[in-house]
Amino acid sequence: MKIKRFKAKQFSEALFRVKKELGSDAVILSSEELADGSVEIVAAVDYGEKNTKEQKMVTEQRELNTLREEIQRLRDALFELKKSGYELRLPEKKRRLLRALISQSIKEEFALRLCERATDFETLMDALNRELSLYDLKNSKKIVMLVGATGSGKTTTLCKLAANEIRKGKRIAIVTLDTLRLGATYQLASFARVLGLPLEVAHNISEFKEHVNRHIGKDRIFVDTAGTNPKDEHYLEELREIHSLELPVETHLIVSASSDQDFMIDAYHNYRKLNIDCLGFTKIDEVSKRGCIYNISTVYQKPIAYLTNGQRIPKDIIFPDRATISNLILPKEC
Ligand SMILES: Nc1nc2c(ncn2[C@@H]2O[C@H](COP(=O)(O)OP(=O)(O)O)[C@@H](O)[C@H]2O)c(=O)[nH]1
Ligand SMILES: [Mg+2]
Repeated sequence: MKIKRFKAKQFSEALFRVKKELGSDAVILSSEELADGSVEIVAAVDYGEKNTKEQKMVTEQRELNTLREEIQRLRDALFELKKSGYELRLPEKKRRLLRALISQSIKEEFALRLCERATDFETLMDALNRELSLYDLKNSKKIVMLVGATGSGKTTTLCKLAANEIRKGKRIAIVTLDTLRLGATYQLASFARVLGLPLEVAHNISEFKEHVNRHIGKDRIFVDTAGTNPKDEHYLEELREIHSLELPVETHLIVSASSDQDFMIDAYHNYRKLNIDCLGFTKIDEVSKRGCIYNISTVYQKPIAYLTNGQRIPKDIIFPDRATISNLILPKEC
């Protein structure tokens, strides 16, 4: 048993020292405020029947823990210091560039990195251009599967992509795995009817395989999926099975630019098991800050295939070059 007296200005400080010196097993025997305004805690720790060797190990472990805590505290302090002091150390011109990027919802760490490579708005645009990664749809695989959260715009985008291919004279088929919602196929069915496209409904993987094989001679097969809860493991498992069929499938994750960035990150984490090849950002017409396009593509190192900017089929889709995306993310007036 070890008993020790701890005097400090405040109880919190005294308690901190008790924990540091005697460990979390320490018991407070008494605590009182002294006449001079300071406080005193008497604490004890019982090492029990442990032999000296064990005691030595306990002490070492405690010291190690204290050291770890200290390092963590230092790290936190350093992080805070960096955060608060960084902008101030930037020259005024760069500070303005930084603010412009952050005002468009570009993540602070990315904004700082971009600013380090720029001296004015023009060079900032160059830096942004260089960092953007684009997906070349010309090399798309035969089967293009669109996945993403409910309402993200998968079906609408699929129709736009299909209509675009038809315009180029390609032969198309559509297979939908979205059989969960009443009316889900109705939307696609009317689109397919108008354009005279075959539309197949697959209720399971074996039906999917059958439909795909029937249309394997087509130039492209677009696959629509249900936007059920992305945490629905069973549904994701089924989609993942598609990859094990050894078919030429590529997967596009459809992300609504109007959703919250945490939601986007969540969506990506859930869908990443599906081997995402590229990203399609929808509803960019609904938002004024489009930094998420850069953030999400950069965080996950996935290229951008297209952007959609309205509900009209097939008009409202952009197959952008780097400059177009940069101008959308960072308009001149910002
Ligand atoms: N404003 C806007 N609305 C869109 C866009 N893309 C899709 N939508 C709308 O978003 C809603 C959900 O789209 P839908 O394709 O059914 O999403 P899904 O559940 O992922 O298949 C519909 O009302 C679409 O018209 C877009 O680029 N801009
Ligand atoms: Mg849909």
